[in-house]
Amino acid sequence: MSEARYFDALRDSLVSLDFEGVSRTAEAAMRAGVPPLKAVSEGLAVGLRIVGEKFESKEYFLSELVVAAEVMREGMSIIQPYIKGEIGMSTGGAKCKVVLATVQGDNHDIGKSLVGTLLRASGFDVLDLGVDVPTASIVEAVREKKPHILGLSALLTVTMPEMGIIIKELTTTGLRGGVKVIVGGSPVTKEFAEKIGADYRGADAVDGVNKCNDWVSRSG
Ligand code: B1M
Repeated sequence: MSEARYFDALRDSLVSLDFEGVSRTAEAAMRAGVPPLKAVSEGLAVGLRIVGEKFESKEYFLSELVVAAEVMREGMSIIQPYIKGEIGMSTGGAKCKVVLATVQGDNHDIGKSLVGTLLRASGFDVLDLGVDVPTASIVEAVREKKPHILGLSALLTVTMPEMGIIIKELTTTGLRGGVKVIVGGSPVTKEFAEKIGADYRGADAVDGVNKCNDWVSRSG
């Protein structure tokens, strides 16, 4: 089967909320040597986007959105070990601390967790604070853990502004100068990132991790 057929099969299994189909296809794809990150971005994530569109057009309901996230997890659990192998531990990330969080009011964590997996595979020391993390807890973690990088994720247009509030709070408390801030999530644009004073917006997980590696090698 061609790579494209695997991507289509992963996408379709996800859209039809087929746990079995996703795990069978993910296993077959990994055995066939399909690049794991592409299996996620061109297969599973495309399926999730379609589920989101079906939710928006009211063809799917919240229950389907919840199940889709579980089907995604199932696929990721099979693909993740191969991602670690693909990235390797050879980059300059070692010893660099990153604090990651999905902002207050937002429970989406699939993209953030993927960023965390890639960062760890690159050798970064990652502290993932989880989802729906209050601004005060994020600022406290920056004060206490002194990370080189703070990574923030938001998937809802109503929670995106929280990123700006966090950056303002870091500035007010004198912590902003010591930490690079990278933001991401599907509604977060480059313009928005610039407006709130973030250092970078990760277009996707790979782009985000590349930027973190870039910062580390420059500071090196
Ligand atoms: Co929600 N949801 N959801 N949801 N959900 C969206 C985001 C939505 C766009 C769906 C839609 O209507 N089309 C919509 C938001 C609309 C808007 O804000 N304008 C929406 C809504 C409305 C909601 C609820 C309000 C629904 C309700 O309750 N009525 C509710 C909100 C709950 C809350 O957070 N308070 C809700 C709930 C949920 C579930 C819990 C059921 C589930 C999440 C489960 C989980 O994460 N554990 C869920 C899901 C699965 C989605 C969709 C379908 C998929 C999101 C996803 O995981 N994508 C989503 C549709 C969509 O995004 N188009 C949707 C795959 C993931 C790999 O992509 O996270 O974008 P993403 O990450 C990407 C990049 O953005 C980037 O890298 C990744 C790719 O490599 N990236 C970073 C992300 N973070 C980064 C950080 C970085 C760098 C890059 O550096 C730090």
